[in-house]
Amino acid sequence: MTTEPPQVRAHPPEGPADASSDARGALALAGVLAAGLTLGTAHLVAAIAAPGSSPLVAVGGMVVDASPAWLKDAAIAAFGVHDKTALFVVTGLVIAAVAAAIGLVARRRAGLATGLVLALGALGAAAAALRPDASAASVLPAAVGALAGAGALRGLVLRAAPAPTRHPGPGPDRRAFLGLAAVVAAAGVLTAAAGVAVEGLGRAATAARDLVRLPRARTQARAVPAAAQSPVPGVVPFVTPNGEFYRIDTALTVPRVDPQTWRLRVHGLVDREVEIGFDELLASPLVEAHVTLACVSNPVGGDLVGNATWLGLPIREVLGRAGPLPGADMVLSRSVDGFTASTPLEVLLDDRDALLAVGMNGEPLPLAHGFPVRMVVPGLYGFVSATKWLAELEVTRFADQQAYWTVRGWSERGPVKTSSRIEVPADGAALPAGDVAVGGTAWAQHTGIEAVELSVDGGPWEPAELAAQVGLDTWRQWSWTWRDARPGSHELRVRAVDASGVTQTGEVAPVVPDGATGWHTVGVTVTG
Ligand SMILES: Nc1nc2c(c(=O)[nH]1)N[C@H]1C(S)=C(S)[C@@H](COP(=O)(O)O)O[C@H]1N2
Ligand SMILES: [Mo]
Repeated sequence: MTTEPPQVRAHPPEGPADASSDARGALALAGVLAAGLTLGTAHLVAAIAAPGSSPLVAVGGMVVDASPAWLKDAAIAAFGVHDKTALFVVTGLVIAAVAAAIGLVARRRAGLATGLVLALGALGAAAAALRPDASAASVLPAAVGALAGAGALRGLVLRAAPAPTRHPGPGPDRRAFLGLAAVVAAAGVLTAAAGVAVEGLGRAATAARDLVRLPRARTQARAVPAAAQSPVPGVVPFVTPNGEFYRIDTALTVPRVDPQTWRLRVHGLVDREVEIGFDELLASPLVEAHVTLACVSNPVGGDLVGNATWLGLPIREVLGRAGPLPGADMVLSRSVDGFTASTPLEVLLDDRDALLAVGMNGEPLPLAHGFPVRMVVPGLYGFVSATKWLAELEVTRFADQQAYWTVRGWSERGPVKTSSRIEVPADGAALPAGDVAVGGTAWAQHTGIEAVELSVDGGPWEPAELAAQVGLDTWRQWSWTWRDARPGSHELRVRAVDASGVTQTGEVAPVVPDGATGWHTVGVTVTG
């Protein structure tokens, strides 16, 4: 009596008796190689687009977080400082076993096997997305990896063991299988190696940043008084912490610049070309300044704006050494990754704190904010002034050159428009009737804020209390008490008046080409 499943008997045998264990071995290998490609691809995508979200690392992190203390202690006791390595080895072995099993499943249920790979990819993506430092890009590595792995598995399985349920066709093609297996294995190793190499660059840049010791500023900014902060709870901090500072750039992967080899080249319409290195920059008389930075893409009421204490060398110092020639009216700054910004020359030569910044809130610039050197220019939107990972200043003319965003339909100049926003209460909030604390921020950069006014349901404008002004180049916070709010739906509206007496326009303009305008309005429901 035979125990063979009927479907095997119903079809012609696929070869000699040992071929089926051969096929099983090939299928298990197919599973493991596909897993290798998945992890390699994912690691590379993670290194480029989302550091810290490699699925292997994310799953390992979940295992660490989920294991009980006694297991962690036992692992540390057994493996000492190599406990992390042990964790990755064990995780890797478990993944290999699961992958081999999926390969075997694929013999009869190719669709199920593909589904399993994609489901594991989704699990890896979820693990990465749930980490505290996750961003939108965190799901990419596992997703891209799973797609690559599923494709490789399909191809390998087809060559290792054509499905027995299909028409009798060509049997397993050994050479085709081995050929593809070699390609998949090589691709897995190469992507993983490339990922490790890219990570290494990141680590080197982080290490270089850790070594930077910022000097004291020759000219210090005055300390931010407590009175600069709006007393209304929930209003953003007056100084934006680096970790919360908005980030906007075209860089797919953060440029890694070695400060030891960094040089700024000043050239173009100048008397003499000037070059300056990082150490020379640090040894120059540095200035500290509180400056608010705003993005032209910030919608009315949006949060693409931040305020930091910057440390740097005034740009006019290096321009002065180069000696701009008559006729020049623009400086085209260029980053190491080819971004360019067009800044009016006169703005860089006047007495404002336009800086070659090396420090942000007491630290070297974070990598994502332009390490080792960026520009910060009070009064201009970032896209025409705040070049990160700065490499070059070319003195030129607006008539001769256009910057990155200008050729894409944005303005060639970008003074920051006066703006104000209500941060508390939030749009859509439900509030109890009675007095309501209202608070927010306003900015009229390089001019200053003279007044902030509020209006309820289109009623008369009433003056808010202004928090202390720190400088003309920083935002200014405010607070206002909405007396005796009555039940129902209401609209709160804010506008600012700048220090030259000009009231913020209520005319609505989109962000393209040179910045949004209009009065920020929030709708709230007052309950009885
Ligand atoms: N190299 C480089 N610098 C850049 C950009 C960029 O895309 N690449 N974007 C600019 C824009 S549009 C803005 S608003 C600011 C944002 O600076 P942050 O990311 O430090 O907030 O950087 C500017 N500097
Ligand atoms: Mo921007």
